[in-house]
Amino acid sequence: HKNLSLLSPDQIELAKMLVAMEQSHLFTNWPEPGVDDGEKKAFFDQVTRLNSSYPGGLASYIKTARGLLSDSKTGKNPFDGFTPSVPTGENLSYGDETFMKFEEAGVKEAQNAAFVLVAGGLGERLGYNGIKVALPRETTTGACFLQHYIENVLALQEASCKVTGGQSERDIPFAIMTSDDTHARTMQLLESNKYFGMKPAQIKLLKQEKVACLEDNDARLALDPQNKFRIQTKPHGHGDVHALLYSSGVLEEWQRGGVRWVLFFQDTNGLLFKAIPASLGVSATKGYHVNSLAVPRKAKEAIGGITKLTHTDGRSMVINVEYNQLDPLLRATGNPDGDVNCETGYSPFPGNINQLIMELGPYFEELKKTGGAIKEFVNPKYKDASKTAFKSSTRLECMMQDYPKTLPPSARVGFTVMDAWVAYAPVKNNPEDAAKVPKGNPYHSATSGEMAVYRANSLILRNVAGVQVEDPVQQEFNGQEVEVWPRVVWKPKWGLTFADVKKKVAGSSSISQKSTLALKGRNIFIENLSLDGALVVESGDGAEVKVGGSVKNKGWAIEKVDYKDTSVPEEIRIRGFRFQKTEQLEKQYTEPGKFELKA
Ligand code: UGB
Repeated sequence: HKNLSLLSPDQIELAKMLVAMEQSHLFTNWPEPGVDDGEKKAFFDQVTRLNSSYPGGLASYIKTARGLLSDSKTGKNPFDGFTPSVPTGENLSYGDETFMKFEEAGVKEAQNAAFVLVAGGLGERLGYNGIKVALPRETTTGACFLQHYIENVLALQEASCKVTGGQSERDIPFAIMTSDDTHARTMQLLESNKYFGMKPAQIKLLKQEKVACLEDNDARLALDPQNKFRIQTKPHGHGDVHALLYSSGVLEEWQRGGVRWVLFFQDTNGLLFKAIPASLGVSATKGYHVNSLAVPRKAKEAIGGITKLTHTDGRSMVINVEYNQLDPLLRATGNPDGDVNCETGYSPFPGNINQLIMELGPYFEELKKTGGAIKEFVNPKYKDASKTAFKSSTRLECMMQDYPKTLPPSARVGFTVMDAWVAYAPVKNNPEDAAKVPKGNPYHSATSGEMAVYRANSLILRNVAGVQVEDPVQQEFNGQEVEVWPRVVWKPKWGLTFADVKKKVAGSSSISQKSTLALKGRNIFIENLSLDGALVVESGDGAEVKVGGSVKNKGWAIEKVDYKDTSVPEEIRIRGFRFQKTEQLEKQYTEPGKFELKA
């Protein structure tokens, strides 16, 4: 009471709320007015932020926390009454007729799309010191994930305008969710690279706030161990993206601007955009309000399983069951072996890759009701079996893929399964943990993430009639055995869709395993090329270059690097290899016109 004069009327209301919610321990030991007044004000500034950034405010946070902590203490099963079964969805096979039909539909729809990248996570499993979107997607060109994503959105924007005969391109909005851990570095990466060619106004950064930590089962908020005038905070999870899009007014702006589809994706999946046009085509054709992208999943792989949950009362939903919950859920519901591979060699539950496509209209209507609040969970680490005290403070968390949990049964929720080789190659695990992944399961490491790009591009070229791509060799890097294919990379504007790739390749060409092929331009046509070495072709938008003949040189050999060798930059050593760029044929065509490179 003595310190009340320091506070604004709104802050006095917040103080009353905290007392009513049994949180007076936060300020009972505060000194007399005149001592640490600045810190006291800063404390209430923080409370104001925590209150306004959570749908329903801090009182609601504390109330929900009490319920979830009590359920956790009594061991209440979050899936009580639900039986899991394998759901049915759309299965796409890259490059076949159905796939190409959906791809075409998706490119048309793209002009009504907006993209949302969730990039607030630090990637604790990877342990990389920088932000993950700044990591090279592959080290042949060195283009980072963010550059790759932006160039794909721009290529899609242009392609969509072209196929729909639009006079002027509609800028596809691109939002990035950041956090205190990633915001400044994401901004800096964009600014220092001129937004990778995107208009600055096209990009919106939305910063998520952390949430208050909880110190006991009564949901008493925890004070920061370093500063008794601050509440300790931790990340709330990627589920924040919905509330942020809503509260920032971005969704409303998008709706006014005619956006129909909102596509969510994660920070390090170097293949995803190969699957985007077709999966958007599925959403548009099937009229899905929510469409999640999935891939075949190995049992126990650290990706969630898309599951049909049917309740004893008749309700049912198709939803992600997170990787740590799927096995116990199966065991508890009559499957004593838990999460195991079936005769296909994969778990029968498709793996969620957290690429969600929402139809904006129904999504916005739902958010008007919920404010974007997502069903949360709590995961306290208890000191002992009595579950009365925590080892360290905990907090509520939420996941973006849990959005459909609050939807009515009438909502059209579907999913699309794509081949993993063309849709999913995340960089999540550090080399040490990746090397421990059970044999046959994907590593999800910087090594596998890069090799997957070469594999996918090589396989796509193999799908085009007349291109012979030599078989890969098996090699071990950082304790992980991977297939090493020719290092084939191209700019999104060269080969956005399979149809585009087909148009750029003619005649009969071959690429040997030791080769590198980098295509950095829009109109580069490969015709009767025999490549055994390294070839890098760069062209301006006005240039049209025909590339053929026989290229043979020493090329770019792969040299092993140990991840513990700190003399090598971190972004390289986490891959376990680097290129020895010994000899290459490198050509640039910056001027407009028609050119021929006949090697
Ligand atoms: N992220 C944020 O933006 N903010 C946060 O507070 C936390 C994360 P992780 P996770 O597809 O491979 C998810 O840590 O959460 C961003 C799915 O839940 O990489 O362990 C972060 O920057 C799981 O079902 O993954 O697992 C990153 O872009 C499975 O599908 C994204 O959120 C798995 O991803 C994901 O964060 C997968």
